[in-house]
Amino acid sequence: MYKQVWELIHKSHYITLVSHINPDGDTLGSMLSLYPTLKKMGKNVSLFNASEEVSIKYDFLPNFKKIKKIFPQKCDLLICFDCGSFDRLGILKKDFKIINIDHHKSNTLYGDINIVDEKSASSTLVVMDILEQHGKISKDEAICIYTGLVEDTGFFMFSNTDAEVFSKASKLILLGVEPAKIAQNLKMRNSLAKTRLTSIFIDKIELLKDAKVAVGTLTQKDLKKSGALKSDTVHLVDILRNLATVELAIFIIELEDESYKISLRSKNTLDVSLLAEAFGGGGHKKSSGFEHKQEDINRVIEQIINKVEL
Ligand SMILES: [Mn+2]
Repeated sequence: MYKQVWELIHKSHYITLVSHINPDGDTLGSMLSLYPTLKKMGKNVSLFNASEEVSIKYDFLPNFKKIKKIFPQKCDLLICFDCGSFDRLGILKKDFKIINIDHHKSNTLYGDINIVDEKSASSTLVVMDILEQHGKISKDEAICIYTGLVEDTGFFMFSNTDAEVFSKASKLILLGVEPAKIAQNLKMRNSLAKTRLTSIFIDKIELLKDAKVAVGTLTQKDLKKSGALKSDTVHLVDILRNLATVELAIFIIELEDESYKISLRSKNTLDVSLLAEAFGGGGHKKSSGFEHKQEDINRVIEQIINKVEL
């Protein structure tokens, strides 16, 4: 499979690397970790993300500033990272080949080549395997790979943290990654607005079903009041899951078009990817999400809770 990836890359001239909408460290780290090698091969490489906002917390990643919101004129190969379905890329299907690199179980295999390894802790580790086939990994590339790895393992706290994860992390550190520096970049650069938003959010948390379910909502009004950005909200669902009694965390954020984005997290055995799929979304066993147009969000919460046995 990896051989096919390199063959298609060799044949292509205008390559666009794409991360999913509302990007996290794994999708960005994946695309940025492949960029230097393709440039060195003499390819025309563009970095694309369709989102209104790409969080500046990732600005320490090498080549971050080269990410553009405008899709390049010429593209004969699209390489997508960490993205379960084509519509989450925010682009129209044109006459280009697609390599789909991911680790989501729910991936719809929309590529001409699909490298989807659901056993991989992060998409960046899949890219690492692909890069290792090609040659030595540079420090810049290692930083991007490590960033995806720490985000998707919750800094080595989630159940996908295994010996393989530490062995890969160790390799990356030997290539020059400084874990403390990356932790500081990701975790210790919060704005006051984000901190204030957290406070507004905590005030509104509700516990249901013998405190096994935690529900937290954020409105556009909350965002405006705090001055925080949408990308300042991704940690909030963890606050819900981290409550001692909680097995299922439901985080709801009102979007600008009055629809809602719902993020689900579980702690032990509950598979929230199935739950999200029932509402047209997807994700991992313990982390998933979907969007919903329905105005009455309480009804949606009720529907979610009715689907689970706790
Ligand atoms: Mn991922």
